[in-house]
This record gives sequence, structure tokens and C-alpha cells, in this order.
Amino acid sequence: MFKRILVAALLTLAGSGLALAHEYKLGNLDIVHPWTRATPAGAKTGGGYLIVINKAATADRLVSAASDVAGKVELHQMAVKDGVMTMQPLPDGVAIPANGKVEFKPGGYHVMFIDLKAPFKKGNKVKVHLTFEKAGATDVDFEVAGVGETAPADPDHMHMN
Ligand SMILES: [Cu+2]
Repeated sequence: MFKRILVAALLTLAGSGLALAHEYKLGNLDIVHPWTRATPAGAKTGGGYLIVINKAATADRLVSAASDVAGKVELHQMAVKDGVMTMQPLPDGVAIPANGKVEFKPGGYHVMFIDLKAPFKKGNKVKVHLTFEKAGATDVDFEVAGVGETAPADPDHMHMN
């Protein structure tokens, strides 16, 4: 009896996790679970994350991102240099290898929202226009996760709230 209830609860959790992993198709690209984090009041910047899977035999490139929610949107890379975390703008964009994928995640590649016009609120969506060199351009919604959340796309990550 108890076991059955537990299984049902786990299935419910797994189901809600899957529902959060939204996905877009653009030509040969899969754009998986774009997300960002709630920002504290007064914060001027925010980072956006997603996974781009390229099913084509030729490489593509995320050239730019744009959004009405920020004065400026850039593509950045976070890297540790001489023991210090630094953030570099990538004016040429990010290459998406043939039959490969690139993960934009905290501590690595990210979409940088600069001069936020309003704070990002958990549960909201941020519309972003992504332009790829070969696949073309599309609008996707970045889901706003809670402040402390790290990777809602991670299937091991259970959403209890
Ligand atoms: Cu940045």
C-alpha cells in the first residue's frame, strides 16, 4: 500500500520535471529548455541558459540573441583565468559543431541580458530572438527559475515547489 503511494508520488514528480523541459525545433537544430533565473530588485543583468543540439552534418553558429526585456543582449563565456572567474563577450557568437551540441549553462557559455528593464520573476517567461548562421532565426521563451536554481533541465533535479 505504502509502496504504491510512493511510486505514484515519484511518477508525479517525474512528470512535472518532464513538462518543464520545453523544446524548439529550427531546421536541424533542437533548442532545449531555455531558462534564466529570477533577478533581485535593482539587478541590471541576468544570464540565460539553453542547450543547442545540431543534427546536421555541417556546423552552425549561434550568431546573436535579442530581447525587449533588456537594453542589450550579448553572448558570453565564463571561464576561470589565473584562478579568477572572468566573463568574456563573444562577438562572433558560439559555434555549434556538426552532429554535436553546445550547453549554455552557469559557469560556461551564456546569454547575457544587460540593462534589464524589469526584474525577472520566477514563473515568467522571457522571449528571446535567437539567430543562427545556417538554421535561421526564431523566438524562444526562456523560463524564469528561482534565484537559487542551477539546472532545471537536469532530469535528476526534482522540483518540489
Ligand atoms: Cu555574461
